[in-house]
Amino acid sequence: MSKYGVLVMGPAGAGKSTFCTALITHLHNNRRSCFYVNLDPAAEEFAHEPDLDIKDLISLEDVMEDMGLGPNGGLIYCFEFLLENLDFLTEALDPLTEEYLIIIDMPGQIELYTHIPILPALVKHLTRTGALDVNLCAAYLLEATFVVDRAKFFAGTLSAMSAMIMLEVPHVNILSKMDLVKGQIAKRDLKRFVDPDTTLLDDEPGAEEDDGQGVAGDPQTLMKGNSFKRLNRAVAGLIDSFSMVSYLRLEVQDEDSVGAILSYIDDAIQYHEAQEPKEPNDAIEVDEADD
Ligand SMILES: Nc1nc2c(ncn2[C@@H]2O[C@H](COP(=O)(O)OP(=O)(O)O)[C@@H](O)[C@H]2O)c(=O)[nH]1
Ligand SMILES: [Mg+2]
Repeated sequence: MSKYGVLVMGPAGAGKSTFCTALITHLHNNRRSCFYVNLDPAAEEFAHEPDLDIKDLISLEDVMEDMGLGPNGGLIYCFEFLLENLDFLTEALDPLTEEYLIIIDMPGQIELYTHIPILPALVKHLTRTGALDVNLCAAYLLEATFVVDRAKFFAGTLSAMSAMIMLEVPHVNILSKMDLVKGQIAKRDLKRFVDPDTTLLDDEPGAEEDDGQGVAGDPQTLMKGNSFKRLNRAVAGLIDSFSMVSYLRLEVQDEDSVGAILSYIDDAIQYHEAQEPKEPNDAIEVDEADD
């Protein structure tokens, strides 16, 4: 039986859990079934209670206390433990039918996405090559306020691209928290972020050439220096040469915006192709069974 899911990723505070909440509300409003999996062992409060929570397998607090680890090391330990106990996921997800959208809410530690092969192993287990056969789409969130600092925006875009390359599943990139930049950035300029345009680095407002007067070793000076500019151009050039990243815009308070992003995810995993045509009465029966 095919399964369908979305893995919601991105840096801490990008709005992943808020997006999951909005997605679940939207699915409920449209009489669709979903199964919410929380894989952030540090997440405490939820607008919708998770159907499966990593905290029922392992507690970050216990790990930190027993192993003498900090929050980042503790999180890595939790994921290594999850990989050794994949039955925890398999048993919960295996009975789900193709009607369900499995929503997996990830933690934000950047280490997870960039330099350890934990996520590829998890994704492998979830998708065809593994036991579960989930048609999985990755959704990578970056918050729109990053457009204010172009070097930061390209650094964030590089991490989105590195997740795309590492995971090898259909992928949507999302600029979240669009409400925070509304009215602050012209539509024409925003387009250059949505399809990242490397010339953004050449015409950054307030960017002046290095006058060589700064204090050597001072971070503020370094961030204005020509070497930093060359580094950013190299990062942007790399992103440009792959030509893989473009963003969808998310206004999480606007249900149409959430619905539009869901359509991209549905298309990426071909959700609708697998659904049985339903008689109107069937739909009512399914809903009753859900309640
Ligand atoms: N203004 C605004 N704030 C948001 C939005 N999405 C999330 N937030 C806030 O950003 C913070 C982090 O959000 P959360 O969903 O927990 O991020 P996560 O760490 O990626 O799961 C919270 O205080 C949210 O209320 C948004 O679209 N607009
Ligand atoms: Mg979260």
